[in-house]
Amino acid sequence: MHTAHIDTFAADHLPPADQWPEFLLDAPGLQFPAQLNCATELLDSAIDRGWCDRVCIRAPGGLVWTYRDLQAHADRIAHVLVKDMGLVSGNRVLLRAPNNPMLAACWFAVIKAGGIAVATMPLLRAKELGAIIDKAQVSHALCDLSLAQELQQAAATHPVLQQLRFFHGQGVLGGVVTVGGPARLETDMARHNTPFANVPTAATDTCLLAFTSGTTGVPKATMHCHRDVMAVCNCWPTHVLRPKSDDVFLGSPPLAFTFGLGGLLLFPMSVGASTVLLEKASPPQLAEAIPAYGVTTLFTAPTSYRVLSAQGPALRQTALRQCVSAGEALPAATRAQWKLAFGIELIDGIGATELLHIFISADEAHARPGATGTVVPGYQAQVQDDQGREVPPGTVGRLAVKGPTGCRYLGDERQTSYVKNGWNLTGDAYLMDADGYFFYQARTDDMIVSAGYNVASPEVEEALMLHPAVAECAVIGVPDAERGQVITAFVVPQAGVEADEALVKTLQDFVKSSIAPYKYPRVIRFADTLPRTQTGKLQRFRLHDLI
Ligand code: 3UK
Repeated sequence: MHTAHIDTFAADHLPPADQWPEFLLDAPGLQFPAQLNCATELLDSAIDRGWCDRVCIRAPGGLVWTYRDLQAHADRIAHVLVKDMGLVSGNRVLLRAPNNPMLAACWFAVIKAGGIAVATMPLLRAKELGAIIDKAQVSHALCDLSLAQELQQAAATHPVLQQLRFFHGQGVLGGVVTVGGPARLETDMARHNTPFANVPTAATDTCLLAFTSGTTGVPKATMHCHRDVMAVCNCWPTHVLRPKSDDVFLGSPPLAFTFGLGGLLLFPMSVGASTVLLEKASPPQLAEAIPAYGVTTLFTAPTSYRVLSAQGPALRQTALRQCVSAGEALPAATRAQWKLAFGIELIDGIGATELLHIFISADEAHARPGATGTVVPGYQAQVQDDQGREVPPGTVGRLAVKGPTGCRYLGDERQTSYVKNGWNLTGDAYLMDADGYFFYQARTDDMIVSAGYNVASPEVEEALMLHPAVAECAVIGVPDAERGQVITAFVVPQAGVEADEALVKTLQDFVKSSIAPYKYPRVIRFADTLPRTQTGKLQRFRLHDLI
């Protein structure tokens, strides 16, 4: 494998070529030169295009960075990485911060220097960080001071991580003196004020490792190259979102989650728009930030839209015009609730860490209830049976995708379960209709088999969610000698609702009246909250422990 990296760790740990998915790179916008650095394309070219004084990033406290400001910070950090921290191209750099301007600057600095960015979820503990350091052989780290402790703990037991610098999220330039505290990035940055000449990486050189959110088991690291980053900017945003240069982006997903990296950094920058980075972005903070920053484009998960819909009427008075939902299936009820409250359809889209970003979606005008959408131009998708044969429209099977991006796990045997015959198998059960719309059914491992019937957990959840007493719910199959599995629902009642036996009966009857009666939950338990990953995904497997 050709690489321009000095440290060839990534190239050496790519899966064998015969285990790769097929890459489709013929469509317009997907042809790239052999030498490509995506930081040059997204940041330095933005300046060349005359966007230097446009606002790139806003953050609380009145912080405003133009494209030139972001470049200035990234260039200084790149110099620190190379000159003070001894980085050579191909080294892995762990990034750890809540979403803030300095995290964005560090991301670009790593890419400019030809490093490989390993962004980590802010909530991870020392043990989980240690596993990432081991897996990716991380030698350098840039970390927000507010999250220093767990990383220092991990570094103490992982000598491969040699070089650490700590920063303040808002990017205080100059004059930071370190006395006894952790080594400050800003102290080093103050010494470098010349432009940084980006490393001329190969288009196929790995530039980021994204760890999967790990609803179960050992986390996997997916490898993405400079070309992949540019490819996702030229697919879903170009064909579905179609942002404008005066758009203002906001959202909840961390930049360590590729949903957030694309939606809150790469996509706005690819059109010269601006992004608002919030360290805390739960629904109340989003609702406050939308009018405060003149947000036009929102990225968050279905649960967030359910809570935000209470603010829908107030949000109609703001500049908000596009709302993207991903990370989890969007129930038809949530789509309807949002439309009623806010007046504009949600843009649903399924993406995956393995494919970097969204590959099936529909814009506001083409949305259909219950459907994720149609395949994004540049990608191909089909529904397959267990033998990998395409099934006719209307049949439930496994979702298979290919396009300009695809799964390459870093040194992991699970490569051959995700990629078969050139197709990426996402682990989702889907149905495609005659018009090419894809309807999510379940994760393939969330299909319940009860008394011989196949039941998809999300279908029962959607039916329950339509009842006004239900705030959130999750449905699992609990092993049972007689029925194989018993459909069991965990319900978080709406505030003020009495969770009693009468409500159990009411909810069961309600489900029986809206979907096939054999799908009703024989057991209903009430809960205060549901277990979720840091990316907002329901962890149904954890509910088994509560039985
Ligand atoms: C599920 C969805 C139905 C699905 C992601 C947008 O979620 C992202 O990546 P992950 O690796 O998880 C992938 C899995 O999540 N999923 C995501 N979106 C939807 N299911 N409808 C949806 N709209 O099971 C998929 O296989 O964490 C999402 C962009 C980038 C991403 N990484």
